Amino acid sequence: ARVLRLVLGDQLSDSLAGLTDLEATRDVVLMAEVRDEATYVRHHKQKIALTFGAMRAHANRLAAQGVTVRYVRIDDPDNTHSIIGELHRALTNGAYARVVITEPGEVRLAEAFAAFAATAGLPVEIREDRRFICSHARFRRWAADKRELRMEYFYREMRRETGLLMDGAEPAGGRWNFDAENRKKLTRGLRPPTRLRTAPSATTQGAIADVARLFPDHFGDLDDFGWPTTVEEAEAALETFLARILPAFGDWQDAMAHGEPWMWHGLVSTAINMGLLDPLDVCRRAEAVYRAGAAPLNAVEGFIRQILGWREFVRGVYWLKTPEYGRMNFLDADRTLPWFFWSGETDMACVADVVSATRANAYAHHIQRLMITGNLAMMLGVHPDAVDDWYMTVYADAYEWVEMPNTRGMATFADGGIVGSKPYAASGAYIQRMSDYCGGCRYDVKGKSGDGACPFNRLYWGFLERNRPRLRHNARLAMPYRTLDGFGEAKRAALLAEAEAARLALGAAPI
Ligand code: FAD
Ligand code: DLZ
Ligand code: SF4
Repeated sequence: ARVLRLVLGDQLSDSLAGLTDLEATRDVVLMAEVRDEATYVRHHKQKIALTFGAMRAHANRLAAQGVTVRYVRIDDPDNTHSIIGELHRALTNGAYARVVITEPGEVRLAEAFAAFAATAGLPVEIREDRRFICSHARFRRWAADKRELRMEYFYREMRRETGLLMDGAEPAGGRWNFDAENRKKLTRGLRPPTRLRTAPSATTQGAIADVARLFPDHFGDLDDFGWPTTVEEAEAALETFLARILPAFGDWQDAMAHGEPWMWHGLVSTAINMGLLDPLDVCRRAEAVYRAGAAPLNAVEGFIRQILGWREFVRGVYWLKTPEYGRMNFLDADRTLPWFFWSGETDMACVADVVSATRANAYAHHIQRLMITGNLAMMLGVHPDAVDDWYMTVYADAYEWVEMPNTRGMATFADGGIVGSKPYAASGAYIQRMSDYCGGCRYDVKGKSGDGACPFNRLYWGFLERNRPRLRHNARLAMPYRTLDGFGEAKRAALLAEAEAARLALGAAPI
């Protein structure tokens, strides 16, 4: 009997669990461009264009294989503009014996699908998404007996289980982690290689035009759109990265430079998250580059750890801790998000560069997200909901399962230490060490107080002092708190006042 099979905008894999038993001549695949998904957060224009362009290309690909696709366009006059609405509409327009759904990447839709299954009036099967290296059951088993969840230990188990970068029972090179070698500052005069981005196909150009017309007031520019939208485009971009860029990925992984949005990063998160690339396959191919002697171990291990370790770990944490995770606010952060996060209009050269690149590309690399915007939002005390909303809005690779543990966990410590063991708070000295931003900044990176001093410096000690009751007993913060204690009461009060003045001056107002 005929089966209706839903494919979401980030489920564009040939091997999708919901399609494994597809009977092309009998079943119908439903794909729908809907306003609800484009606006539940008001995504960057490039994120919507990427999704629609890739969905259209995938529908064409399926159709070419003889599959019947019910494809609902964003400008279809009968569009109900929600996924559930489109499921109901498809069911009224055809006779189906059952519905097959692959589990979605976030709680919001998982709950909607559960409610749909309970009331649809026909069998609805929701299958686990198997495009991850670690299943839900495997992660739960790993987490069950742990007092704390630490990525590093999870990662080692994943290395053993997959055999990635293993020489028998031992890690390649005798160590699990080569991060200590991955913290070089960009040497003066050295520039990252030019990146060839993907030119939009005719299909993608159509999607870009639709987004320009229908979502004109969303954040972001469309002019420099360069994301792969098909498996072939994603493969080509990956091949170029593996051959030309990966060898230096490790050395400059944490470096930042003005006007250099890509550095030596992979630019693969959008394609992996949408299903155009398979994460395990990407790791295996990176390993092959190392085994062939074409890239050093520190680069390849660092790259594989991000995918096999961090990506799988945050996904596990999200589903383990959700929905409470999305309500956590360990530091009682209660301020508004300053307007310059959107406009980029700030004299902080580092922040201005990240925001303008984010607007142009729907991308910033990891250390910019973590140590510039994330660190600043945390030290300002911006409410986690506002921070989540910003990260979900501005990045083309943003999906709640990966965005939220990174934002609420790694970057702002709103989860109180589930993802990371301490807040990544840092003053201007860190940014100066890892970038060339400070030379071109109106603020003095050495200044400690007053309007001309680097805001990261003005915020740093006050952040620790304000959060003393919540952070004082964190073993990894023992050193800075000892320093703070040594300052004496009067100086600590002055540091608090300095940080408060900086918070208000930057526009982080009480909610
Ligand atoms: P590379 O540096 O080349 O890394 C290779 C791959 O490793 C990435 O494509 C990604 O799949 C994976 N990866 C690396 N770091 C992480 C991480 N911390 N968590 C999960 N996967 C990782 N990544 C997203 O995919 N979506 C998000 O919404 C997202 N939000 C983030 C928010 C904050 C505050 C922070 C600090 C990080 C966030 N990340 C997110 C993780 C990381 O910044 C991006 O995956 C990365 O910048 C994507 O660019 P790339 O492909 O060039 O990555
Ligand atoms: C991100 C996105 C956007 C912008 N639009 C659609 C859409 O119109 N139709 C669709 O099926 N999926 C879309 N997506 C992806 C979903 O939001 C994503 O599947 C969920 O957030 C779960 O990860
Ligand atoms: Fe950023 Fe401070 Fe450096 Fe300016 S001085 S670029 S605000 S870290």
